[in-house]
Amino acid sequence: MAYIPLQSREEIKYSGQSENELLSGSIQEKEHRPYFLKFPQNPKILLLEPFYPPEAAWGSLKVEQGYLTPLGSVSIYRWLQDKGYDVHFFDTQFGDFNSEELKNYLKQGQYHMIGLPVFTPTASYVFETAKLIREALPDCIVVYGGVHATDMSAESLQESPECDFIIRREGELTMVELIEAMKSGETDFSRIEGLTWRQDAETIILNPDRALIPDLDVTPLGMFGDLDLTRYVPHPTQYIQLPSYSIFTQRGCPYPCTFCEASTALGKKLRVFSQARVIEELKILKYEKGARGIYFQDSTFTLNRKYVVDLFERMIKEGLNDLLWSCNTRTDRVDPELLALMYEAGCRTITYGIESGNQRLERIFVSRF
Ligand code: B12
Ligand code: SF4
Repeated sequence: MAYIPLQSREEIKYSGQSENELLSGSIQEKEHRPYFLKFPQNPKILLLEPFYPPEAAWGSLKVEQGYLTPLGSVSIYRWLQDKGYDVHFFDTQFGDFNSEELKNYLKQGQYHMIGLPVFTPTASYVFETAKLIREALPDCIVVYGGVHATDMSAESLQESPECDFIIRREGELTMVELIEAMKSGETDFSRIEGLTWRQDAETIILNPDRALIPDLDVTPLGMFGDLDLTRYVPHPTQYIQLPSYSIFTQRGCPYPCTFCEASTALGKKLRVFSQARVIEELKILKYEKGARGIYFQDSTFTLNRKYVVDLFERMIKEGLNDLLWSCNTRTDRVDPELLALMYEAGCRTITYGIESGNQRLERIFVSRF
């Protein structure tokens, strides 16, 4: 277990208590965030996809904005829903909510815990969103997860005093343990693997990592559950025909590319959903959600050739190859025979990683494998 002292006490803000009160010991150390003790037995939980301005993502290259389902926070939503929690999902990436409207939405919802995903480029926007949450719901527990939160958990807690907990790596199991600990009124969270938390006003603790979920098929079937997908229209490079929805077949990547963080949260070992499970998901998207296209959101979809060949053959056999699809992969993970089978299974667009268009930068940043 790593103990990390906070660098600056000024960065810490508390609901209702001044820092002097806290540091003078008028509040017991274990109650350094007193609102923890108000956490109810039937908490109302929200997974909130924060707004990330298109110009921040696209810069001057922006030509057309697309929207993909955020599969990380959706996975947590579905997992909690499947376990019977009162959980909600709200996506602000469409940009049609200003700060006041978001605060009103949060106040109306009276959520007890809100979870947000953090990527490095989105971090400052997430931290601003957390400030709005704290203004709207002073007693709400704020939890971050995702790639940046995993890699920079102590730093994120320091930079974002509104955040109470960080869940590193896969969030499903840790989130449930955290909710249950909060319900029991626990204030020592040291037994929860994968959690980064504040022991007191001066100490951040990184608990040991949690093992990754070995069998992905234990996650709930129907990866979007009751979510309305109609607003998720991908970028034109990611679909052939609409409606087109995302799916993923794997977690983790064994390659050590220096510029990529695909394995930060999901590990270096490739774990896959069974092909039978992917087929069930495709059927749900086609027959229940009305999909005519699919975007395989995996970073390197064809990493395991044997696996995808079996999947493509099943897609053809089940008549799912009328779902025209796009995917991402590496040029060294395809061959003419595989590409022909992919086409037969419905593939129409492949996005290949090109590392860098600049030879000098490539020499500096890109490892060769
Ligand atoms: C598909 C994809 C996209 C899609 C969909 C994004 C999405 N939100 O799902 C699109 C194209 C939109 C996209 C956009 C961006 N992406 Co992207 N994307 C990916 C990719 C290839 C797969 C993501 C995925 O679906 N994973 C599957 C899910 C299940 O895993 P997960 O998201 O990690 O979620 C798990 C845990 O992280 C955690 N978790 C995640 N969220 C939360 C929230 C809470 C509350 C909790 C408790 C836990 C938790 O639990 C989840 C389940 O176990 C990854 C690479 C990879 N293989 O991970 C890059 C990746 C995540 N993207 C990355 C980046 C940088 C971006 C952008 C910021 C790029 C940009 N400048 O615009 C944007 C941000 C978009 C946004 N609005 O937030 C980086 C992040 C690096 C970093 N240091 O943060 C990655 C790792 C790729 C890389 N370059 O290394 N992305
Ligand atoms: S192969 Fe792709 S997903 Fe894997 S580490 Fe390299 S760039 Fe990232």
